[in-house]
Amino acid sequence: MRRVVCPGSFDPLHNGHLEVIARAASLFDEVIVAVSTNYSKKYLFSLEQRLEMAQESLAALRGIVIEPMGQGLLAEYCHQRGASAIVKGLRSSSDFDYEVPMATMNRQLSGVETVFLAAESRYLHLSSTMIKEVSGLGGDVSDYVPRGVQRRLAELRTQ
Ligand code: COD
Repeated sequence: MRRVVCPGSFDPLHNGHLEVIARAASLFDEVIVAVSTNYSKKYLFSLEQRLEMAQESLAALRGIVIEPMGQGLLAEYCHQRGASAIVKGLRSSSDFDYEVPMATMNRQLSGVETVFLAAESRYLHLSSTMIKEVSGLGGDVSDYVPRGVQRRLAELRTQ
């Protein structure tokens, strides 16, 4: 069984994330969508909300497990879960410069490989930060996020 991990903050999950997770699910037997918590980071959505949004948005896909990643090393988490690889989307050369040293460190720490999937061109510009900014300023993000995420973003605007 080929088990891989797609890690992220998913604050919130957007279509670029979904697309990479769906492609990972078509390549491997099981994909663990690991929702991270870093206490030095300020999230818009709680861990519970980020897990719920992932569960709702990925319900139709087979071979997906969604769980909190905790705060420790990703390499250690992958080792504990018996995952042979981390799957990440690559949008740009800045993603590459940021991700490759982490991939090397993760391999040296626990032997876990990192597999990069080229981001789909429609979503190359997408980040959770951009979604939060556009939505917070009243812009329409419906082409970029699942419906449940859109609803939660709209609720935040009316609070
Ligand atoms: N298209 C395709 N893929 C995308 C897009 C897009 N538009 N946007 C994002 N992605 C992919 C990227 O692969 C990204 O890594 C992943 O989705 C998650 O994105 P985010 O923004 O939700 O997650 P981040 O950037 O906050 O990263 C969270 C991690 C958990 C991946 C990171 O904090 C981490 O690796 N933590 C582990 C701590 C650790 O082990 N540190 C030592 C490192 S050596």
